[in-house]
Amino acid sequence: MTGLLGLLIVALIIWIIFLLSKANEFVSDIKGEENAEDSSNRFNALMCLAFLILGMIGFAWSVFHYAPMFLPPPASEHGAWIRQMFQVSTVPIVIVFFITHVMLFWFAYRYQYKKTNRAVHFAHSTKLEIIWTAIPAVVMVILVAIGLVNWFKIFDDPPAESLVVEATGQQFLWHLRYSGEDNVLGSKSVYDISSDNPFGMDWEDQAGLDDFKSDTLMMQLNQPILVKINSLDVLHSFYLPHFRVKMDAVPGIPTQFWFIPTKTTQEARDERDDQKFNFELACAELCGASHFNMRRVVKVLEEEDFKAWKARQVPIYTDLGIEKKLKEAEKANNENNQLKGETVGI
Ligand SMILES: [Cu+2]
Repeated sequence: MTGLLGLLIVALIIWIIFLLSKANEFVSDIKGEENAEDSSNRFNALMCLAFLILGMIGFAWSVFHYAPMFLPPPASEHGAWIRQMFQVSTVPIVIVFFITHVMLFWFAYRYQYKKTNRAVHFAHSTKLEIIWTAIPAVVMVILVAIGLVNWFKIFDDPPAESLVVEATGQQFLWHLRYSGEDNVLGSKSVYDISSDNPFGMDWEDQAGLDDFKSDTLMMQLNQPILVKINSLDVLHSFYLPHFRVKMDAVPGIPTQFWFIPTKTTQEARDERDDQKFNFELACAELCGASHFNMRRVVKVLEEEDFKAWKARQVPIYTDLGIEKKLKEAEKANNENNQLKGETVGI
């Protein structure tokens, strides 16, 4: 609401300035002043200069005002590279912004129309062409090269020792499955999903028997983690802003992202002087009415703490009592077959 009011006020001020300049022109016309056109030009030129100065002040103010809303400090190895790229790109952008905007408005003021002024005309300047082509080209090549080097580092194959975790998006939560002791996720299928088997796991696959689920995304400090991402319904996006991780969760198309957390939750809390702070997992794809609800807490622990936490987790297989259920089903099946046999025997 305040923003809207502010915009209205700015629009009104612009309208008033426009009306004033028009009134000024009419008055000059009525008076029959010869230099009516000149005074109008002078007024517009001054307005351009005022716009430049006020605009630059507004720009400087907004940088400092919105700085606290920038992304939080990175807590992953590649996050630091991304931040560095952002900072490196910002330098030429700000320089070009200043040069072009100052020239745009200063030239409008400095070279305003006057009857006595004579324009200089030149058709071509090879030197100028070379300068304004070469500088942006060199800057672009440097920026693209830095980007490519980082891109290949970030999207390189995950290290073999990576902890394998699966994140499945569903309206409106993330299912997190850990690969257990063998570090291999068991196979699963959407066709097997039921109230008895929420992950749709294939119980014949031995690799899945030690898989466990977690409501919190737990990670170990300095240990690479490979997140296998998928979705059960619509597009979601696996987003860890503090770790600079963002990858779409697309139904039917598995995606993945690996990274190395470099800051424990405790370190991040001490850094912020806030003992309640937690890293977060969010969904960055507007996926429906309760999209906001897809928040999960993320924790980064020291090696021993992480191992202790992992040791306490109960595999889904045990937790759901699958062994018992399978035995019961087998027993029922056998009894059924026996009964059929007896019936046929009669
Ligand atoms: Cu979502």
